Amino acid sequence: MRVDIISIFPEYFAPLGVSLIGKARDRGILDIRLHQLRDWTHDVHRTVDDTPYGGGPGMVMKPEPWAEAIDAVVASGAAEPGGEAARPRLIVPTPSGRRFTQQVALEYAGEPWLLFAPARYEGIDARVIAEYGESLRADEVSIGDYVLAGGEAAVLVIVEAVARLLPGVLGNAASVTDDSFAPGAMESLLEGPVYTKPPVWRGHEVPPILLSGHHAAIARWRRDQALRRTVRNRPDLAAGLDPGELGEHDREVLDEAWRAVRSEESVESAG
Ligand code: JQB
Repeated sequence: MRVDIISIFPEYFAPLGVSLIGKARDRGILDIRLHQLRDWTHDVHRTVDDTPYGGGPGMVMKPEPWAEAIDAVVASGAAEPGGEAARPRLIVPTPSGRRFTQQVALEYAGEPWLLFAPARYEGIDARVIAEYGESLRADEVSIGDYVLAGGEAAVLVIVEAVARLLPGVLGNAASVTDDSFAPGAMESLLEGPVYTKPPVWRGHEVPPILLSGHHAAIARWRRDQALRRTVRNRPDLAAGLDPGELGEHDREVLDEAWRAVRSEESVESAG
């Protein structure tokens, strides 16, 4: 997969040389190319921002440098072997975008070429999305309900989530399909706790069932933990579980977990 990133802070993406993604690049699975947006300005100050029409706080990124940069990156694709008609998928992080989920990560992982346009200030002049929306299947995405100072951190998140889905990036394919949020994985339960050696650490024991060698009992215990953790940490997910996909034991564990949550809530409200 080819990934281009246009930014006023290309240094921000140094972590993409490390660990999983660094190795994927070394192996030729990922081809990441960074571009300085200011290289497509023409004034001495290399200006990329201006005041917002209609007034209001902050500054807005000018459309012209973005369009020149995007056009140059798209044109560079024609020089690649077999890339005459290739066009990247354009991804623009913004707090007002559609939510980036595991489903969207899988969708992006199926694309041969992604182009990221992380902004700063109050975002990019909306006409840039209007210009490329159709031709580059532009996507405005948000990584979550909090406000960042710019789109760079969102790009790091998205690239990591997508890269680990590419064939050959993770050592074993099971770690991808077993993910909590992999579509169809355990009906979207959170993962339970994990343990490794030593068996007792600072007085904390590894749950003995995990040392028992009783595989069916271990699987059952893990599922119980996953159900309890989902109710506690993600009641929204737990409430959406399909009862038809749950066994009788599952339903008992869930009921018990909900009772525990409700009794804690009543203690909290009583002070
Ligand atoms: C500028 C960004 C995010 C990109 C994602 C997420 O755009 C803004 N609007 C209001 C206040 C602050 C900004 C700052 N800003 C470009 C930009 C924020 C992405 C962003 C994001 N993806 N939160 N914030 N989940």
